[in-house]
Amino acid sequence: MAILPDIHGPQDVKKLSLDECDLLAIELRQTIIDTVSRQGGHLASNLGVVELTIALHRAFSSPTDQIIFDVGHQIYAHKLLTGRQAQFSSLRSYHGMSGFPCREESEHDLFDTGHSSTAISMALGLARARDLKHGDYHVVAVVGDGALTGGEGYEAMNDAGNGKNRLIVILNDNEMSISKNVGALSTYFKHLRASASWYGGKKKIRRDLENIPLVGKPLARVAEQIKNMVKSVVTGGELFEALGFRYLGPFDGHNIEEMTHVFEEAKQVSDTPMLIHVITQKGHGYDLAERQPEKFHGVAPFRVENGLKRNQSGKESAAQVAGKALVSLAAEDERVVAITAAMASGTGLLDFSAYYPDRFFDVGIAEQHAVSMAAGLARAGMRPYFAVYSTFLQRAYDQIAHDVCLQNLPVCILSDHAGLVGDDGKTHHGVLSVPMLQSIPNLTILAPRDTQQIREAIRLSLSLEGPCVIQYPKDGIEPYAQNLPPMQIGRWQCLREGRDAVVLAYGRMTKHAVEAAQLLHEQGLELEIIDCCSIKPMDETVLERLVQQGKKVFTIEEGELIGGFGAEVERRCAEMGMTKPVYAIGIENRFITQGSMDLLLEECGLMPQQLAERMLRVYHEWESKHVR
Ligand SMILES: Cc1ncc(C[n+]2csc(CCOP(=O)(O)OP(=O)(O)O)c2C)c(N)n1
Repeated sequence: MAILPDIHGPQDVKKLSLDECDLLAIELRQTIIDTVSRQGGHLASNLGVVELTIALHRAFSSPTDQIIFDVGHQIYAHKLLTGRQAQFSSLRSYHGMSGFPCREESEHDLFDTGHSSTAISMALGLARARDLKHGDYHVVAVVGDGALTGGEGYEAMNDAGNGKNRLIVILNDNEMSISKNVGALSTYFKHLRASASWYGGKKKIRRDLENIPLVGKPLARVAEQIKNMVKSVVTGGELFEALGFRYLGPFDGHNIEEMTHVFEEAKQVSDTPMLIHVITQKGHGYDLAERQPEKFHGVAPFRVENGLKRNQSGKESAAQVAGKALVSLAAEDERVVAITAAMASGTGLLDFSAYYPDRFFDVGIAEQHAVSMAAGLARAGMRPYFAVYSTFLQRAYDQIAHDVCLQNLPVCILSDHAGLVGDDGKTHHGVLSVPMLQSIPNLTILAPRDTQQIREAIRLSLSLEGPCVIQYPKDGIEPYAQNLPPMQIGRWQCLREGRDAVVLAYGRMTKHAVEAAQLLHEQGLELEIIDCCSIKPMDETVLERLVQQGKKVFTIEEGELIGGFGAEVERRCAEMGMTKPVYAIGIENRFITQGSMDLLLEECGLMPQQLAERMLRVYHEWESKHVR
């Protein structure tokens, strides 16, 4: 009989025997594989933590005890065990279940997260609040070895170890970030894994557990025996001990019994933070993902039998185009080096890493360090390109301003996944890019409208003496405008003539603007469409013309309106003495949900038909108010 359907919450997990828990693990895995194969999502990471999650819910009592998963991409088993089975089939779809922790969904999710290395800090805050309020519950942070390449994790441990707060950190070590984990600390974890305690300790624990008769012995004595037994396998972990943590491990992260006992033991410790090191296998239980954990980290819908994508598009992503362009540039100029923060595959740098291994740096999940390190490279005469998702660049804001732009260094940031990103949802949209960046002095910002312009922008960036961001959406948009000159800094391109009003747009929105203009042409309204591929500097000649000719102006952006491109156009036009209105269309000030790109663009009113209707309405309003 199936077990999972009867699990309505963690209390039901606690009732299960160990054998039933093993069956539950099989059912959870099956559900995760089936669902992700249809919906897409983070497969390998989730398969790796099934037993760990069961053990967590056996030992701790969520939501009273507070469990936080770092990043949150490995939270599927937790969702399935905390009363969310019915919605699970809608994973990552519009109005469906989030692929990440989500407070709206459940009291068992404490934060909405998707960015790495924050869990220990958050957990420490929760633990401190608990202590101030004289609470008596546990706070647990589950953190991957990849996430521990991010500096914030160590800032948090340094702080926690100093304060002696009761806190449990579980290091889920699978030797992988998205790719193979990098850095000296990953080598250190390897030593811990290889230590005699792991293999010897594992056997010893099992032997000792078998020797503890659970019937007939006073429970306190059993607990004492478990305590001593766990202590006996503690070796190594000096790094964590130096940070003020008590280190336990490493343990087999697929052995529910062992982990439950270890967690029970950790609950007894109240005078110091604990770090429990568990070893898991990414992709565990699905052969293809075990063999290719990187490929199955995050997947589009696929066929379970062979792992192939259900919808083979064959279209190059923007990242792939950028990666190839960078390889060509590197062939011509040996100063060109590439940097990734643990996203070589996602940002299209795999070819670069293969062709130029000496000029390629995977710095771990350390965007801040990546930018400052790029500053060092540029200061010493190299031409660094840091390819990163726009949303993750947010955490390197000060490094861009202070370390790169203040020094006016020729660092180029390839800001991928700018704009809406689809089913990863609110933690991953890159819609703050322009508001975040355009106020920083010395920074050039380019926004290619299609794959051809991505290539041009990357080539152009090499001629710059100062810093530059090239931002582009996730999808590779095929070239659609003909006979236009190559991209230039501070020059915009006219994609369509029109007498009635002018539309200024960038990136994907130029295409939508052209399509909207075609729809309005049928209604007698002629729009001029300008591709503002150089967001900063703007094309002053075009702006002056618009002011002089008294044009009515629309701006369209796939980004936050406050402090955005439209707001800046309006400010510049006003400075130039513009008397006519500028009407800015973009994303209102809210976090946007998940779903297919089309549905999200529609939700934001950015589909061509919607743009056409809105501009027509506004145009008629202007007319009726005699704005001429
Ligand atoms: C700040 C930030 N940069 C990059 C990412 C993209 N990312 C998501 S999961 C992941 C790897 C995390 O590795 P680990 O913590 O070991 O978890 P695992 O997937 O191996 O279980 C990365 C790089 C992110 N979520 N946040």
